[in-house]
Amino acid sequence: MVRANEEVQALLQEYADLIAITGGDAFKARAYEKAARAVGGYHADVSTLDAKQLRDIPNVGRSIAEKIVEYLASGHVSAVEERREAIPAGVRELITIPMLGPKKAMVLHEELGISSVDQLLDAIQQERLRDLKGFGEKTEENILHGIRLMQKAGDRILLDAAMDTAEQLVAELSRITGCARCGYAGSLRRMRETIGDIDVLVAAERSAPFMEALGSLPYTAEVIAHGEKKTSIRTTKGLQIDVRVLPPDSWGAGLQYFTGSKAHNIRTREIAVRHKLKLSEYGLFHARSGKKITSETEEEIYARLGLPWIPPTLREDRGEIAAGLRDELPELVQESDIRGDLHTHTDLTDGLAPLEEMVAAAAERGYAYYAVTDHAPDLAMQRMTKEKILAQRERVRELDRAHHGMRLLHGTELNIGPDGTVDWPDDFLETFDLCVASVHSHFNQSRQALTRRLVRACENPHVSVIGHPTTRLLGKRPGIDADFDAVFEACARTGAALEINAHPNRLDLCDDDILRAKRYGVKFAVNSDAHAVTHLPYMRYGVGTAQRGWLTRDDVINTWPLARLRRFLRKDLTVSSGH
Ligand code: DGT
Ligand code: CA
Ligand code: CA
Ligand code: ZN
Repeated sequence: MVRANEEVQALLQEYADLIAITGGDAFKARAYEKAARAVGGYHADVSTLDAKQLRDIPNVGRSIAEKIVEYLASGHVSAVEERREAIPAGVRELITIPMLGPKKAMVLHEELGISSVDQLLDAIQQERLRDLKGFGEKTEENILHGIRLMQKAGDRILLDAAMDTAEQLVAELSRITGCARCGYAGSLRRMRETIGDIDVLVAAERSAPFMEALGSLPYTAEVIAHGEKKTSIRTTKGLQIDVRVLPPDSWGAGLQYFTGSKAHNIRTREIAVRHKLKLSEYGLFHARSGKKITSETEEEIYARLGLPWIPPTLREDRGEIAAGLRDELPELVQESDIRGDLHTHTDLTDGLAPLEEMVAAAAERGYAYYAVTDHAPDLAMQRMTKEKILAQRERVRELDRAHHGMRLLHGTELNIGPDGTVDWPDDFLETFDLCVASVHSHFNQSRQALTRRLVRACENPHVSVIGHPTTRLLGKRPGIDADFDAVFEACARTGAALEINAHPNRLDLCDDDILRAKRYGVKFAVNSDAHAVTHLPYMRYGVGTAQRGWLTRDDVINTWPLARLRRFLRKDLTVSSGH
């Protein structure tokens, strides 16, 4: 995502929250919220647009455009500052609690004088919230849950935000004279779902030019530690980056060491010790003589330990060393294996871009096929009708004829109702090329009901993909409490694929669940769930997550040729086992 768009999105969203808290016009708050989303998903960099061009962004009118211009010119917006000043800092802290919301935060402040998370926890314990209008035991439970989620997430950030920053920094450091190699390591290279801090490595004879450059980057807020080998900075967004400069001939050893995980490194060091060797970030050495054996590449280091090169996404001490020693590492699915996206939206429902733009962007990615799956009518907000979706289908068929080389599939994302049934009657569902079905409501049913619900959806002959199966939102909402072993078993039995939703807020299923589901013989679909053109590239995070779940190309249905995929989508069970 373009940095300026992201900043403006955050600013407009904050303004919407501020309006809501200060009891302002709800309609106006909603308008700013919509504009925030539209800017975030807009294809062009807003910092290159003038006021008139800004008004071409959906939901951006004159006064919003003016605020954006003011922000881009001066770095602040006076209207936002005024609202900020009207609200105590403590209340702003309260708003950040997932599931609390601006209105309730303001009530807590006005009625009970609460202005910090700690005070809120005390008040809940003393049961003081229950007397407030609109609050009850259930609200307390939700708030506590939100606080726990926030504390658990700690200061970890989402994968895409870390990746954008790391790639930009790597590009900048690579331009400095004397840079032999540069890349990121740590949890980011392993594609963990959230990132604690970013670790960047540079191979160069002299470290000073790199360490000095870090202090003057436009997004450096603070230099936390400055040394010859390592400098740590904090960015304006509060992200920590550790940059280490290594001698060029120990690049491989440094990369192996700082990629981690710590648990994986402990295993590799144990193997070294067994071979009477010593492994460190400087290389692999003979233990007794201290003589260096190798250090230049990861491949050589692993080879000298009797291992094949282990892909970073597997380095979590989940059996990769044992599998490597037996030469049985999986051949992991790659982003280049992905032939199409099977879950995407347009502005017919809550997407931001028209069908034509989404399709053109998909074709540009070189996909062989692409499914459009807008929301079905039970998500009442979206006002879907049979007429609308059929009109869309007409347009999809026309575009399909025009786009040589990429086949378009017309699908829908169904809502799995509280009882496990889905929108639209069977004879209409049959007319879609593809039905994804997802849970979008009633997250708090009993474990038994939620399990039954998902199993029933799998058993529906028209449902071939279960979308974002746990419905979690990272740092915001926990996944639903279902017996997923029963769901995985049902998927394998009925031929329904499980989605690996690639949106960095979701990454659902997660790596552990993928590993478990795979043991049942389930197939997977890695999908972007794109609501804007700029979301299509999220695919890489889905593929990273699939790799962390040890998936091969054959496990992922959207790497398959279209004919095989179509048989799977018809739930023709003969395809799941082979061809
Ligand atoms: P994060 O930042 O919490 O998302 O996770 P990592 O894995 O990036 O952890 P970080 O930044 O603390 O360290 C980067 C890598 O450096 C880590 O994956 C392995 C290596 N490393 C750091 N400290 C140690 C250590 O004390 N022992 C070993 N064996 N490796 C370490
Ligand atoms: Ca790290
Ligand atoms: Ca670190
Ligand atoms: Zn969706």
